[in-house]
Amino acid sequence: MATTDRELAELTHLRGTQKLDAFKGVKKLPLEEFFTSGHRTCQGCESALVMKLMVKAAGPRTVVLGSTGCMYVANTTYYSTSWVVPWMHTQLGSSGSAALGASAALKVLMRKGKMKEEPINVIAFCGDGGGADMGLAAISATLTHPDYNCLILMYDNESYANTDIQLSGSTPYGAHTTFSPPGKVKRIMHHRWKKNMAGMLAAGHPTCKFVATVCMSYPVYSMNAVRKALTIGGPTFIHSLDPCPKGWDYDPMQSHELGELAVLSGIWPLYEVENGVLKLVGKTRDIADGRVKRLPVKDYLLRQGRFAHFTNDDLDYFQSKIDEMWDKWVIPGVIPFRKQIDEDRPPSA
Ligand SMILES: Cc1ncc(C[n+]2csc(CCOP(=O)(O)OP(=O)(O)O)c2C)c(N)n1
Ligand code: SF4
Ligand SMILES: [Mg+2]
Repeated sequence: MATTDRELAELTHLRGTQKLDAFKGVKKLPLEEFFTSGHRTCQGCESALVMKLMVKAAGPRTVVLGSTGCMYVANTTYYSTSWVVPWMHTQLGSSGSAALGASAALKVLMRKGKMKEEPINVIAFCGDGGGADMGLAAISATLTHPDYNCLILMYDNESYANTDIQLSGSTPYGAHTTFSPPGKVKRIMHHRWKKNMAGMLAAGHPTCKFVATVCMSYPVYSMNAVRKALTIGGPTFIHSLDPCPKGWDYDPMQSHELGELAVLSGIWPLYEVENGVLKLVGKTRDIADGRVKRLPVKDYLLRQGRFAHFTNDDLDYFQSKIDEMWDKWVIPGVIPFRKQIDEDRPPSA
């Protein structure tokens, strides 16, 4: 017998979720920290800030799982850790399965009376290597299970940073990585375009109730995205773009500004897809509505040593791809289909 929507909703909320209202501003943030001092991330590491604010948004009744990468290695030295909440390392490609497994385990323990019944947040984070490349299948599978509450957060520093900045499916076109060093004969060694993770996951998983892109240069919005994802229930996904001083090659004090430039140049659109409804947010919405002028992408690229080898032609090419995202995609910055125009349409069969 087919499951009705009502039965499905009951299943999904079998254990309920915490009702985490949006923070009303920086001054209203709680003082408690659940990711604290003692880690060994680089100065200016935005991914560490993602960890800190992600768990501040989630609160103390949270279990965090994290796949191998900088946010595992630098945050858990032998017998010490910065995590105040329960934390577990999981294999590089398995943030999706870890999220689903932990959520299922909590459900069973509560059903059997081995744990007090209460809504506990489950967050599994992964890097771009672990999420957009190795763990894509597991994330996709998890997003098709509406009856488990868990958030997968992909922190994207655009390389396999922990193993010394190798190129990932999230690395931007032309960037200098240890797998794509520019040379005298070939200047551009990386010709692929960055994967569109959030758009792909939102479009491909209609059962997933919340997908968002964030950047910690906009901390209150980003924390509220985490709170919304955890409150709405079912499996949810957040993709954060994280400036990485070591991999992107810039002075650590510029991290915050680089995040802003990514949004203002249109290379990193901020949006939420909630129950199938898309909302562009913040400066991205201002750009889309014409209230703010999109900055040239070179303002963002030329601040980073990984693009220092770019010529004017390279910059023009990059700009043309960003313009294409905004001018030709069926949903600017989000879904890269193009509408068929009448002249292109073949005569009907
Ligand atoms: C299956 C597997 N392959 C390779 C490694 C080695 N390894 C550890 S961390 C890492 C980089 C992960 O990159 P990413 O997920 O982007 O996280 P980041 O280091 O950038 O934070 C690699 C390749 C591993 N731990 N497991
Ligand atoms: S290499 Fe990048 S992501 Fe890793 S700790 Fe340093 S700044 Fe953070
Ligand atoms: Mg990475």
